[in-house]
Amino acid sequence: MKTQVAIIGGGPAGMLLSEILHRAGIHSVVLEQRSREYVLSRIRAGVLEQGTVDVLRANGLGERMDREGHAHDGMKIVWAGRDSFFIDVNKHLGKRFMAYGQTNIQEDLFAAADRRNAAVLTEAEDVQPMDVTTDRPYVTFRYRGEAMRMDCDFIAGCDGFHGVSRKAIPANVLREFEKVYPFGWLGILSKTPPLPDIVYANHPRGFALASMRNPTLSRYYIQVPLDTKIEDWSDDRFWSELKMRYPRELADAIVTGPSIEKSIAPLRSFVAEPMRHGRLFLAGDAAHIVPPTGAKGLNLAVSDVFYLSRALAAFYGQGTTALLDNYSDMALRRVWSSVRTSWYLTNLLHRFPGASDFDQRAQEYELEYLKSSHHAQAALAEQYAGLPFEEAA
Ligand code: RFL
Ligand code: PHB
Repeated sequence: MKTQVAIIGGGPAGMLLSEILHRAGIHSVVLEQRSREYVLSRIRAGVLEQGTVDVLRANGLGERMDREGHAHDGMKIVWAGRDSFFIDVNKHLGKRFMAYGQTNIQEDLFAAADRRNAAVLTEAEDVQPMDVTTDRPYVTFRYRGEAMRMDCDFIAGCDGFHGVSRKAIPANVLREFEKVYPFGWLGILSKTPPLPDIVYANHPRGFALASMRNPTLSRYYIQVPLDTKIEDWSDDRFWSELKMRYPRELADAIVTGPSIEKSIAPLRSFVAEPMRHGRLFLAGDAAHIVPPTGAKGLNLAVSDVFYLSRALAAFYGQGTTALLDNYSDMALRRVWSSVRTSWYLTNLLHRFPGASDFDQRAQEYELEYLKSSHHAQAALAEQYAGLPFEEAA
């Protein structure tokens, strides 16, 4: 088998890369280890930056998002169960967000791939990038019981945090930066109308988040200790804990109902540098992880793919390698900006086990400062919005 770009991983990063490359006349094959049903059943991100929305629209993926997604101007922060302020990204930057589930984006990407009869090989096993520092890299894998080899010009490692691509970069080349947080998020999805705004809460009992997918589908999270067992959390227990973390009028406005999904996610910050080794390019969670507090993970996957697809289009179209050579540095500037913002918001909004009274007061006064300062809110709005994409200079 032969292709121009072999893409490992059929999550949002891999499928979007394949779609954009196709539109630029570049052939790719996606190798995904899971089944399509499994990939489509993962419930994850929900908040899209303006830049992400623009990339999806520009690549024919905006129609359903614009119909079903919920555009909003920013997010609310509440704390101590009483005070609050709104980070108005639209007011400060003229940019908006879209609440639209990653599950829906993934469906839209598979539908677009089906329309163009794309080569997406699901349930591909033992995928391994080979000879990535030569001009003739290839990927080996097993498909329907048979050993296969895919020759290619480039390999895109879009296989998430636990994938094989990053591991193919030798330890003396790859530098890893990591922070693991001492808590997780317990999240539920429920067929109930959401609150009108996305609301982040800092409360003595722990962080909470109210989010949405559409007018009849809500997503809520609460901070939990790392050893939490999901069986211990009935829907009733979840709703009552969630409501305790919000001020009275918001708690009363939360509409409860049976959960249709419930899961626990650990929180981690991680960056691998560089994002390129020879002809292997990493994109998305394969190269970096952020705690979900800033809603940045999927947005970073999309910006990596935007930069990488532009670089590959310049290579095949004009024969230039400057953008490929620049890819890692350019992508990492945006990555670190969002990694820093997600770390900051995680520190601002969670209760850390073992935090001293000093730490607690410092956190409270930071929230007071944000509430009282137009400049501080503008700065946070700018970070929450995500950096604009860089020109192809
Ligand atoms: P993915 O989605 O992990 O996809 C990687 C794909 O690669 C496949 N794979 C392999 N395929 C072949 N061979 C192998 N050896 C392979 N190993 C793995 C996997 O099966 C999978 O299909 O990575 P990608 O494409 O980079 O996308 C990243 C996003 O999924 C992720 O950053 C976001 O979901 C993070 N995230 C959020 N991001 C946002 O921008 N906004 C949000 O509101 C937001 N909320 C969240 C989140 C992530 C969460 N969890 C559970 C991690 C909320 C949560 C709770
Ligand atoms: C979500 O809707 O799943 C969501 C929203 C905001 C976040 C994280 C997750 O910061």
